Amino acid sequence: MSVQRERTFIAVKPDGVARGLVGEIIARFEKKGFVVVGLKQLTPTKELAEAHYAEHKERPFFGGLVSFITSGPVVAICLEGKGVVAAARLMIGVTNPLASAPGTIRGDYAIDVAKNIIHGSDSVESSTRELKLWFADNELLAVATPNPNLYE
Ligand code: FUP
Repeated sequence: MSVQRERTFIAVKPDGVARGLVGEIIARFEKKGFVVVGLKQLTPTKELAEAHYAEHKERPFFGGLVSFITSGPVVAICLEGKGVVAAARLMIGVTNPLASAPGTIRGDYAIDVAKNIIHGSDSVESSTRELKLWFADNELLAVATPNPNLYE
């Protein structure tokens, strides 16, 4: 697969959806040049939430995290483009919104770690795992044409 076809999983969490930030968040990624190749809104089941956050299952915040993420609609997004996994994490900011630089999504729009409005895969391996959990193959564009104005 060409480097321009790297994919990542992004979720606008229930707080971000309830606050009307979906359009703003998608606009930032689109303006950067990343392509939306999958997009849907759903309220995740407990099973999906627990599988998504499986790496945190022994952590004290796990129960609260699962009940929060299942508390309302989430917008699930698959983005495609060169370096998108790491670049989306830079655009999102760090886990604690108060420590996230202004200009990042969490830095601009959030305060509390448990209400940090957005998720982005932390590695290519995680993105593959998470995209399989959240999307069926036929919900993702098989081929998206990279914009020739973006790449050398
Ligand atoms: P991130 O990759 O930035 O989303 O952060 P983590 O995978 O470390 O954490 C996943 C989610 O768990 C965070 F988005 C919010 C929640 N969390 C807490 O509620 N408390 C903590 O101390 C750490 C994480």
